Amino acid sequence: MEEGNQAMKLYSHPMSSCSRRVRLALSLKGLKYECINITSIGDPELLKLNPMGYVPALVDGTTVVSDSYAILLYLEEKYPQHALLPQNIIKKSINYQVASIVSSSIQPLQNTTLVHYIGEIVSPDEKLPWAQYHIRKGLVALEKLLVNHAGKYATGDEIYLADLYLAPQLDNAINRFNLDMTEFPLLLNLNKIYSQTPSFQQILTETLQLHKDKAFFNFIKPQET
Ligand SMILES: N[C@@H](CCC(=O)N[C@@H](CS)C(=O)NCC(=O)O)C(=O)O
Repeated sequence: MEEGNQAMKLYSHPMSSCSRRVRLALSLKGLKYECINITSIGDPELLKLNPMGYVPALVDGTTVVSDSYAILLYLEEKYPQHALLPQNIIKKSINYQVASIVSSSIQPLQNTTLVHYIGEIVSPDEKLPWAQYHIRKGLVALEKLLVNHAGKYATGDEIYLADLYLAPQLDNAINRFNLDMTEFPLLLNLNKIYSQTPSFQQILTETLQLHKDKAFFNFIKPQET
């Protein structure tokens, strides 16, 4: 067992794609951790760890890291088993690009707080079209980007960083925001492969059941269940 491994704690939420990226990496790397599910915005314990108040946040011994990207890079350096990045520089750059598209051009625009805000300042009817528009735009780019790089997984036959970003984002697109995926055969196939990948299965299945459980939206806005 790795040094400090037993002390690792992940502040997470089962619906959070950012948390799930990190949980998938921990699972791939075979690292044990305690998953602490945050159930309300502004949770004082979480705010102490991450001034943004977002999940995920990782506590590894005396080290605190928040933001999934920083956590993934930290894990990669400290626990190099099952590398999250390929050696090949082209494939590596594709992994960075997928991670960046998902984390800066898709997820923040469909983050529940923002979607609720759109509902308030524009109209509740605009929430779903807003989220679908931005997710679709990102997926159009990802489908094109990966066409010359995908193997069994996003950038070849091994699971890398790109897959950690894609698996929860595709799950959100399909099961949370009901996006029509017929124009994304490559991404649909990846989604199928992820659902059959043992190290991904538990984390993805858990959320699948929660998509239907409205109580989990209490995380975002207690009065809107
Ligand atoms: N860039 C951050 C984004 C974190 C983020 O947006 N987390 C979401 C869940 S995926 C959250 O905590 N949402 C609650 C909120 O919007 O207040 C990361 O990758 O960790």
